[in-house]
Amino acid sequence: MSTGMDADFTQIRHNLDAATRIGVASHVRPDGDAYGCTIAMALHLRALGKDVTVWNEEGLTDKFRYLPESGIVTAPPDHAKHDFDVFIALDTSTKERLGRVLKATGKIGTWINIDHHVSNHRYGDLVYIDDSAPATGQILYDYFTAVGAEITPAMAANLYAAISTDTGSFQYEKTTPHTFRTAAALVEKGLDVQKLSQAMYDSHPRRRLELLKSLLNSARFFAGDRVATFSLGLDTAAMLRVLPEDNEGLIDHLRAVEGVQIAVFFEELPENKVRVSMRSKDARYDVCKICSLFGGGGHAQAAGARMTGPLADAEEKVIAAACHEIGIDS
Ligand SMILES: [Mn+2]
Repeated sequence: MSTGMDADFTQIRHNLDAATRIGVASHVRPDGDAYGCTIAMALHLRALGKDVTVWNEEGLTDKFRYLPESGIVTAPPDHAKHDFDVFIALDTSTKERLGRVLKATGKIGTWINIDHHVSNHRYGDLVYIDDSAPATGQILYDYFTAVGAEITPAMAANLYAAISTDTGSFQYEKTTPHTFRTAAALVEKGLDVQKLSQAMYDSHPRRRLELLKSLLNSARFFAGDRVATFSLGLDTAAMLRVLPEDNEGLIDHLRAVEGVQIAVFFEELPENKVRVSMRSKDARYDVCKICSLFGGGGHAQAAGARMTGPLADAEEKVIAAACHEIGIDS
């Protein structure tokens, strides 16, 4: 694996200044940080007069239409390749996690990789990884501030959404005084906290509640109730007409149970694949380490993996590894 050069903000800025055609993208199964960063960076680059292409494998999902200027995100073309002077991957730990975006990139002058995942593979030419940052949105706020860029109200809302969603509303381990100062500065740019928070947390489609009912019925507990899991099969997903974006945050219902230290969400995917999401409530238990056993990665307290099925086999292996991490055999 070739690893890029550690870059500072000045080097990144010089590369962006010198570029004309710039691509911006983030990972498959995009979350609030992925979209928020992508849109904020794209708006910044457009303000600089750049020719900006803004991609996500899924285009823009309905759930994130509330983000200001989110309409600039499009799906990459299926059968064409675009050349870029600079391509920026945000919040994306491996190039492969760009999904179909990667297939639509032709000649790239400089790859820039900006991320906060500890498991980042350091791909690209200029690499800026800060795994102490609670969100890539935090890194972009620091970048815009460092280079003296204007943060417009639309950029502020996107960065706030990125940070709020990746910290579980300012609750998780990496939420620091700097995170709150950043949030305060973003609110001062003129965003409506209640309106944005309702769009993020209190505007789910009804089918998401139907999905939650089904998941709660599948909940299981191991290792003296310290490991909790639930599972979504393809048949249930089809019956409830679930969209991939409906899953986000549901694992929090497991994590919210007193005594649970590791929460695991299994999702059966087509072609005999299983998506595993894992959360740790206790810094002593490193779920990134567990997920890396199965080819995945992420953060110490929030990680994931894609495994080969069948679902029951994946469940058995992952539950055993989680119980082992806790120190109790399942
Ligand atoms: Mn993130």
